[in-house]
Formats: sequence, C-alpha cells, structure tokens
Amino acid sequence: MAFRIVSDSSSNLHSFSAAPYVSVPLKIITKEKEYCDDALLDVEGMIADLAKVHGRTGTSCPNVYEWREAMGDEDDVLAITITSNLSGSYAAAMQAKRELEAENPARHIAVIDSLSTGPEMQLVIERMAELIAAGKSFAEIEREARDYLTHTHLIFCLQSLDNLARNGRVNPLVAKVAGALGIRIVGIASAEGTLELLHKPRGAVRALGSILAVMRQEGYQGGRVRIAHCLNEAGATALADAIRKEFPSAEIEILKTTALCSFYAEEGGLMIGYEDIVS
Ligand code: X90
Repeated sequence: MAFRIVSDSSSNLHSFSAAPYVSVPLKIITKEKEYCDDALLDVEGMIADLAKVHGRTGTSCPNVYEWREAMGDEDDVLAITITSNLSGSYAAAMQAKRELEAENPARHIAVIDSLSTGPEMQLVIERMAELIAAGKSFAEIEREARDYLTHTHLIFCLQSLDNLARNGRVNPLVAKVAGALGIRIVGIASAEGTLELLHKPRGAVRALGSILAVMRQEGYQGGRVRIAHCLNEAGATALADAIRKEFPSAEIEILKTTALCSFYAEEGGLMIGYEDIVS
C-alpha cells in the first residue's frame, strides 16, 4: 500500500515534495472574514488585515471530516498534529483514524501528537519522508518517527503574546511583560506540549544569545535546524549565522510562517525546531 503524510497547517508546510503529502488547514477567524491556512492564502495580506481588526479574533482546527478527507480512501497514513494541549486538532485526527480504520481494517493510520508545532513538526515530516524513501515498513516508520520526536525541540522568540493570551493559550499577566518596548519572550514547547516561558531578553542581540543558550542547554550539537519567521527574515538570518559560527556543521533552513503560526507568533516572531542528535 502507498504512504501519505498528513499534517495540519501549523507545520507551515502547505506543500512538501519529498513524499506524497497533504496539509489540513486551520482557520483564522475575525468578525468579517475567515482565512483558510492553505496555499491560496496571501499570508502577508492576512497579517496586514489583522493589524487593523479591533474585535475578537480566533482560530479553529480542522474537524473530523476535514481530517478524513485529507487522509483519503486508500493510502496508509502518517499524520502529525499540533500539540493536543493547545488545540483540538489531535482529537479530530484520532477520531478520523478510528472511523477510517473501522471502515477498512486493512488500512494503517498513525496519528502523532507532536506536543509542539511549526518547525519541530517539519523535522518529523522530513524524517518520515526519508524513512519512506528508505523502504521501511509502516510500523518501522511510525516507531522511528515517534522516537525521532523525542530528539527534537522547539524554541520560540516572540515580540508579542497578545493573540496567545486573548485566546487562552498563555497567562494574560505573563503576556503583559511582552508588551514592553524591545522585550522578547523566549520559551520552549514543554514536555506537556504547552508554552514554557524562559527568558525576557531586551533587544535582538540578547534574544539571539538567549536562543543559543537554550539550544546548547537542551543538547543541540550541530544537527538540523528549521527556523520559521513571521515577517522577520533578518532575525532568522542573524540566528542562522550565529548558529553556524558555533556549529559549522549545522544544517539550517529558513522559511516563513503560514497563517496559523503567523497569527500566534505575530510580527517578528521566530520559531526554531532542532534536533539534539547529528543525523
Ligand atoms: O485549534 C486551534 O484553534 C489552534 C490553537 C493553536 C494555539 C497555539 C499555537 C502557537 C503557535 C507560537 C509559538 C510556539 C508555541 C509552542 C507551543 C507548544 C506559535
């Protein structure tokens, strides 16, 4: 049976060429409009619109039907979702899996809760594609992907926590600190799949130092790094340069956040996925 990788759009990958791949969009919702996080969306246009919106804004995850459609009717599926502790995406994907497997018991569907999001999911998706290309069995790919996830990490560096706080994903009192001029919040995806805030560096230079310190502490040794940025190419490039200076073997890729991560990471936000092994 053929394999397909399915991810919700919090991975920032609308498309992915190394394996059959489908992205299931989350949505950004305002009073006037819904933005679907797919390849047709003008993400920068959405960010500009959102800056002008005063009313409530929120997000919604794919439902069971949308996950079922993305999983298709035939292939064996390797699915990965944003952390189940901040979104209903994983629960919906699990329900889709149960339904599809009940309808066709010969199918295999694995749903992995990343307990993270963005570029950490991207690393796991890339690993799944390599395992498929290496001709591994479904069970081996699932096992190795889950094992790889124990060696990947996510750091974020945000200039605003407003949308996270307004939507109940971080404590509003803590979020206030980030409003101060020049203050960034550096944190990680915790073991439980929530935001763990670590440092409050002032200014871009200190923020870079703080990110590198966390990477070292969490065991980074020069392996793969994926940096997703929201309108902050300069910050992403400066970080990549700083990582390469210390770890010349680092294999780094920079990409833009798509809609969901742009909404929550906000302008200037950086999300860094990396592995603590050298592959
Ligand atoms: O179901 C939904 O509506 C989606 C809710 C998503 C909530 C959080 C998204 C955070 C994205 C922020 C920095 C990284 C946080 C890491 C957390 C484990 C980007």
